[in-house]
Amino acid sequence: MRLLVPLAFLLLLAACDRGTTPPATPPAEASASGTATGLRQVVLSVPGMTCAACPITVRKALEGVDGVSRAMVDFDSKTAVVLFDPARTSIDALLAATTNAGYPATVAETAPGKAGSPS
Ligand SMILES: [Cu+2]
Repeated sequence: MRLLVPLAFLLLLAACDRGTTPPATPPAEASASGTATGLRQVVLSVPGMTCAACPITVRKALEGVDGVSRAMVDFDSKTAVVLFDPARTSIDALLAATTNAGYPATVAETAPGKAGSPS
């Protein structure tokens, strides 16, 4: 009964009650070289995630942005860690992407470009 898995997934998405259809476009490119230089990391706060399927939608929205190398969304902490190329996209574009997906986000933390607050 392998049909149960996608069915459960669809039910989770439907439970979101967001009225948004997830984009069916696959990630543009899967260059998993996280060691590439020039990438920046930002932590977004996404308080609107209310169920286990929400992070999937948020991650897909972020990974759909050209220039995003990797997005890791954590439901428990309501955060999204995004690795992106600042030459190809911007934090504003990331925020717009999650907002368009139904999840307004704010910047929780940026990577240390200069001496920030070492907590
Ligand atoms: Cu949800």
